[in-house]
Amino acid sequence: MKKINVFFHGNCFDGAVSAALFKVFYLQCLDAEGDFKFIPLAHMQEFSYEKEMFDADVNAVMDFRYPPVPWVDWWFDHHQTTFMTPRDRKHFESRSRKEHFFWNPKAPSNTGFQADTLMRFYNFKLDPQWNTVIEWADTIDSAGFESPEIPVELFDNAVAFAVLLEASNDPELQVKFIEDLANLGDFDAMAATTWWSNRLNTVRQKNWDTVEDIRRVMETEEGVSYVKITDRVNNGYNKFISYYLEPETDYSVAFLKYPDKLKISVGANPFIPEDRRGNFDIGTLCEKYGGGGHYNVGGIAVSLAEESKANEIVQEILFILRNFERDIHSMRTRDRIEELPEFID
Ligand SMILES: [Mn+2]
Repeated sequence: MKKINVFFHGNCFDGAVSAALFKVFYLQCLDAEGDFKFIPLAHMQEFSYEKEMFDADVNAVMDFRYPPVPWVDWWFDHHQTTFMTPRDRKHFESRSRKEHFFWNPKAPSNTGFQADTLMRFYNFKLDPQWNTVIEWADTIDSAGFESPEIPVELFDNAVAFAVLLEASNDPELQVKFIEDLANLGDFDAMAATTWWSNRLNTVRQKNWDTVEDIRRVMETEEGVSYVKITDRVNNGYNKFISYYLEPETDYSVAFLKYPDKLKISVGANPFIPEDRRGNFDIGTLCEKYGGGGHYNVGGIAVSLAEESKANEIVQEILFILRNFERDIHSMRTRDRIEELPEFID
């Protein structure tokens, strides 16, 4: 029996769903007797594609950085930043199609891209129920939710699974998710089992606790919300809660403590049409303070020892964003004008 090792982006819904989809494909099209092992990978500075880890008969990598090595047999990814060096990119481009290496940085999810590719080139037939699975992967991995209720209220099982996978540090849970999804192809059927329903209930309860924590500390002024939780360590942060609590804000700023760093996160409200909010390049703003990001979302990490410096950065960012908002939207009717800070020349 052939040993097939499937490496996937760990703590990631899209990564885990891609792994399940690969198993379904492999059993159907290549080898109905394959012996599968699923191994989560994490993006860390020291990670490299050393041979020892990739010792099965077939080694597949999904939703993870490009492997410039001959001992990986299948690869799918959609991350823009997948190539560690320009040399890796050249290496990828010099491969032949027979090598099963596929990349599409425009795809909203790796799952959807992988499904399309396998159907197009390998005669893979996908059960119709998987269409729902793929739609969820596209929505979740690109954060393309229609409203903040969806990622905050966690009514849909797919979204609750995504939060559970992101927060879990148990590799067994990720593997069980992949095996169950490969068997059932249906999040609701999985969620109906006791094993999963207990865990999804816990995720939902914890999430409502977080909503209350954030409601208590959030300060909104000039269309910019601010959440500061630095008196204790946070385990992840649901950035949609700010927009859920204050749907009319244009920007959100969060200042949080993590086990290894302080983090300032800045985002533009994705539920407000862009022509209604002013255009502001958040990535460039964050770069000025040693961070980075994209046009609509960015972040700055500061070491735990430099809390007062981080505080100054947060105050500057809030000042800049709130001034920007005031200037751009001076005509907009406001129901919540707070006193502006006074400055002495
Ligand atoms: Mn992905």
